[in-house]
Amino acid sequence: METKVSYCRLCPASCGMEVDIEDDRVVRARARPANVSSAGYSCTKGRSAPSAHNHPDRVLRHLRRRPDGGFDEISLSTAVEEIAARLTSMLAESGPEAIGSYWGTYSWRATATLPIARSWWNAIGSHKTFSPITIDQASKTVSYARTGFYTGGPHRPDDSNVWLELGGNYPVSLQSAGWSSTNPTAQLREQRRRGLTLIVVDPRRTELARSADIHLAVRPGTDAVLVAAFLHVVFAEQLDRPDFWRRHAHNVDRLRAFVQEFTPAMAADVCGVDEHDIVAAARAFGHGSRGMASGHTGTDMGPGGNPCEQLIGALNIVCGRFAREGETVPGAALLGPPPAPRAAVIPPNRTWESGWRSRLGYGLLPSPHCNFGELPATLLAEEVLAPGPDPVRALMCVGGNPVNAIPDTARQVEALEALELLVTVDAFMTETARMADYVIAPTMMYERPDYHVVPGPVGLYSPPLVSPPGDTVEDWEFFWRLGTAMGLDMQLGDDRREGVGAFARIPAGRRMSLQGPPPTSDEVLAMIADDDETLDLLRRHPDGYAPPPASVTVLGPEPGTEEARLDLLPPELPEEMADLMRVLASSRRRAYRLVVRRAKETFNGTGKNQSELNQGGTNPLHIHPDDIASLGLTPGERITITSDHGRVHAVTRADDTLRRGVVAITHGWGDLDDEDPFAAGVGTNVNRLTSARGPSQRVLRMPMMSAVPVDLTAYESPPAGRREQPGS
Ligand SMILES: Nc1nc2c(c(=O)[nH]1)N[C@H]1C(S)=C(S)[C@@H](COP(=O)(O)OP(=O)(O)OC[C@H]3O[C@@H](n4cnc5c(=O)[nH]c(N)nc54)[C@H](O)[C@@H]3O)O[C@H]1N2
Ligand SMILES: Nc1nc2c(c(=O)[nH]1)N[C@H]1C(S)=C(S)[C@@H](COP(=O)(O)OP(=O)(O)OC[C@H]3O[C@@H](n4cnc5c(=O)[nH]c(N)nc54)[C@H](O)[C@@H]3O)O[C@H]1N2
Ligand code: SF4
Ligand SMILES: [Mo]
Repeated sequence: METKVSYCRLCPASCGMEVDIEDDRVVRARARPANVSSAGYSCTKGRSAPSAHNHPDRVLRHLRRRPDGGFDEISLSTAVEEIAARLTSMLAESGPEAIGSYWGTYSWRATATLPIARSWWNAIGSHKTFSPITIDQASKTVSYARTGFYTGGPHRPDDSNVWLELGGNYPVSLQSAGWSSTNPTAQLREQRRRGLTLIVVDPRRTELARSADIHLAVRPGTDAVLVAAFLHVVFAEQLDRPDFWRRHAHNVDRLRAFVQEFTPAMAADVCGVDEHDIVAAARAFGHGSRGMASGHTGTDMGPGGNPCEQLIGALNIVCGRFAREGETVPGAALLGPPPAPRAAVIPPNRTWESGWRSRLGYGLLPSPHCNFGELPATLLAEEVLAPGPDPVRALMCVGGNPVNAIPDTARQVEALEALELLVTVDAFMTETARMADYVIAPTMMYERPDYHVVPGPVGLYSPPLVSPPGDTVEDWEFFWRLGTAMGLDMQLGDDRREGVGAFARIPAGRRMSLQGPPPTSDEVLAMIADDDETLDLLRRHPDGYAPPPASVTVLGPEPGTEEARLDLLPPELPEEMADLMRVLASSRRRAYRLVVRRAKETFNGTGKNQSELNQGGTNPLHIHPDDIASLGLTPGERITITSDHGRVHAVTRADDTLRRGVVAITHGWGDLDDEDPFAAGVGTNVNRLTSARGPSQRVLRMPMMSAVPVDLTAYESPPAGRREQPGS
């Protein structure tokens, strides 16, 4: 046995790991105390990675669907040849818009996938790009694009005295603005010890809420009203920072007038929390001199995602929670130009209002996946199914499971079935893979080299620890080969690096052609990084390399940009707030609200097939014990959940951290229809309760995925004739 040092690539935290190797297989992984960034932190998912690598169900050979629905194993070259031929003839027949792409969670975690697959996709020239970004927290993107973007940089937790988190649970999700994405418990403890006041808004007393000074357990979906009331108090008590907003924002008076009606008393009524607690939280935030408010999936997936993010942005601006001109801020950088903060505004760009429009009338949102931008994920099915010219005929998926992840499963099934060609690059036979014409078998993390820079910054590099098993190929290499076989003019590098959507992009001036036989993975990483010296430095520091601390001074605006202002009252805000109030009123006809939550053990749909992670093989419906009792049930019993759109079954789990009347369940589980959610490892598909064609957030077309009105009843087994197995 041998032990090698690496880092985990299951989530952006990128924890340092020690990995035991036997017979060219990873067998155990544990946290690496010496890692500069994670310092001994890891989670159960990372420690279980060897069981995913060696999973009996892992796809190790490339597969082609037979007419009878089964799959044949084929070589990579056959797969590439056949897919290239079909795409090429489709391009000739129907043009690029007939081809769509879907970029899932694991298109992000292998360093080379995004740049190389994007070069292939840009060369195809289609606008039909889709990803979960538009069913995640894309209301932030909409809010920036309507308000504008301040480039001086936000306040950071480590130099702030107050922080407001809405609808996120950073200790479990490791995702939050500003907080570095590793060792959440230690970070929270350290910042709290330093005197940071933490305010958490969540209908559940989450791991994060337990560390908070103030916890507001709001009714789901009502956050926009709460934040409007915070602004009301901030203006009324003159806790705003005119030195900031006078210089950088306009429409502040109109915003002040708009929030007039959102009094703490009114918000208390809507949000179901005490008026005094609302005032106390608003004062604590307003009196703090530094620190941001930040929304997450809980706020953004509800019926008021857009107005909520708009108002959170406004609260930060009104309270001046950004670095000012002349301020000194951390400025160390790795593998890229040092940040150049400027006390300046990129004005609203509303990308979707100009330029290309889909055949269904939708414009493009900024995208890291395609130079053009991307369309809302919930439009994917309509782009396939709606009658008329230019339907999507082929879909290329990488590291995602769209049929399960996108709301309205039945519609997604219909769309994927209607495709002439569906290709997915996935390590497992997910619901999407089972519908695919071709499944490409990718390497997993310990079988490939990668580098990554975590905030800090700390640079990490890992060589492959073991050989790729079976016929597996790195995702980037499949796209490289496909592009070459199609004779496409693939260019690495990109021109746009400004503003929203600029992340994960390679700057101009580094363009290079990707023709000819594929190079080695390390050569590809070197091409992407375009900085051999730093990459070598990372290689020599297996526990992570942190550059010497450095600072930069926030500059003034560039000449000619001084007049740009942040718009604090975009015209849609009052309309969207009115939409929200209507949805909240009509939600009352159902007794419960179903909310999103993440589990420590799984990452979206990943991990549910690993017995040591899947907690008995299902995603339970968390429900307050008193609610279980009032339904005449006992914990662990089965239950039926009915929304306006669908009906699913689940197993209950008593959870007294929830507000009464609120139930929570994770997504990514369950099959495509009603067939036996109780079989081990199947679980409940929440997206059979959501509708991609009902009321939705404007621009994004994002339906209610949290605060969904539901009724709960004792388990009603599916109609006779369906498969039904005992045991849960
Ligand atoms: N372990 C693990 N980590 C993950 C993931 C995972 O699946 N597992 N997924 C990753 C991905 S893709 C993402 S996008 C991020 C998401 O990261 P987060 O947004 O932090 O996700 P959650 O941990 O689910 O926290 C959402 C919280 O919102 C609350 N909530 C639900 N509805 C409402 C509401 O209407 N109002 C308010 N105020 N709160 C509400 C829920 O109770 C829950 O505590 O996590 C990432 N990290
Ligand atoms: N109702 C509801 N729906 C939701 C959400 C919700 O909270 N509620 N959350 C939304 C959010 S925030 C997101 S981000 C999406 C997630 O949407 P997706 O990203 O489409 O879903 P995942 O289940 O994360 O898919 C990841 C896929 O990667 C595969 N995989 C694992 N390891 C590897 C690897 O090494 N290489 C490759 N190529 N593939 C690998 C897994 O088998 C899995 O199929 O779901 C969205 N949908
Ligand atoms: S938090 Fe867990 S999944 Fe994320 S990098 Fe660390 S060990 Fe891996
Ligand atoms: Mo996400």
